[in-house]
Amino acid sequence: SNRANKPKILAARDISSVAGYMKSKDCKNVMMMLGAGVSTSAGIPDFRSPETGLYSNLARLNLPHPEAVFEINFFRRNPVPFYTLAHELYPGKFRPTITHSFIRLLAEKGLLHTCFTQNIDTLERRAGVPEEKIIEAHGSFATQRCIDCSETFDDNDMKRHILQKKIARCVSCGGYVKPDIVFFGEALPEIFIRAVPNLRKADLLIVMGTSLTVQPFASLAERVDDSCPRVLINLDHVGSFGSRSDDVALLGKCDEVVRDLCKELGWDDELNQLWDET
Ligand code: CNA
Repeated sequence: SNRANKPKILAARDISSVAGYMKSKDCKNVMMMLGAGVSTSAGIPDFRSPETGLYSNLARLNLPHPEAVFEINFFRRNPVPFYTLAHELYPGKFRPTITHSFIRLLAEKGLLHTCFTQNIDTLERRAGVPEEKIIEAHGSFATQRCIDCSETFDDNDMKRHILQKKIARCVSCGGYVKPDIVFFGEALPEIFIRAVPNLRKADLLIVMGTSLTVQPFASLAERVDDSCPRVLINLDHVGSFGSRSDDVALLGKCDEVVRDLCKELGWDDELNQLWDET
């Protein structure tokens, strides 16, 4: 089995070996891949967790199927469900988690190369992760435009609309305005496409809180060198983790696993201090 493969870079497939490697001179460039699971403890539901996930709670929005809330053709006919969701998820209401502070700490230690995130909650920035290290692969609520003529729309005006659950309309043509969040079938931002080749420079990949079901994002995990250790921190097993000799799965809640990892690293006081300041 995979368990029988002896790791080539790590001493063993466990948390203390990961910490040992992170403290060694061989580990310089850490890449992160994040999903909704890193923000659930902030009070933002993920998509696919049974019972608590957004997909199991979208029934009241009268959708033909849950994913429709992020489909452009459905939005064109009925933008209300998306605006309802946007109202619930709107950045500003939530405090970053200890996991977000861990990412900032990695940056302060000079280890973070790039943090690829699928999240649209902007909690990475709010935790103080340097902006140039964050790739918001699925966009964010920072900007918005008309779905018909692509005219941009004022930031403050948009905020007012979402907070009041009103549909924003284009000043020039009257079309619906949509935040620059990537919907199903839409291209990913140019900044994401340009950052993907950097994965080859990874000395360590940490994947946290994602079901690895949304493409092309999920495929990033296959882009690091075969020899690059990959660590999965998630409630359950996902993707192809375990197929490579230096894959490590640390299953559990990411805040708890991150605390344990920081204890092993001797970083626990710094982690708590960063989080207290956030
Ligand atoms: P998902 O498909 O809902 O998967 C979440 C994963 O996280 C699952 O495997 C869970 O088991 C796991 N998980 C949940 N809670 C925890 C926890 N506390 N600790 C560890 N693991 C946990 O979400 P993905 O991000 O994989 O799906 C991609 C979508 C979700 C992206 O397009 C996002 O834009 C979208 N999304 C974002 C947010 C946000 O911005 N916070 C919220 C909901 C959905």
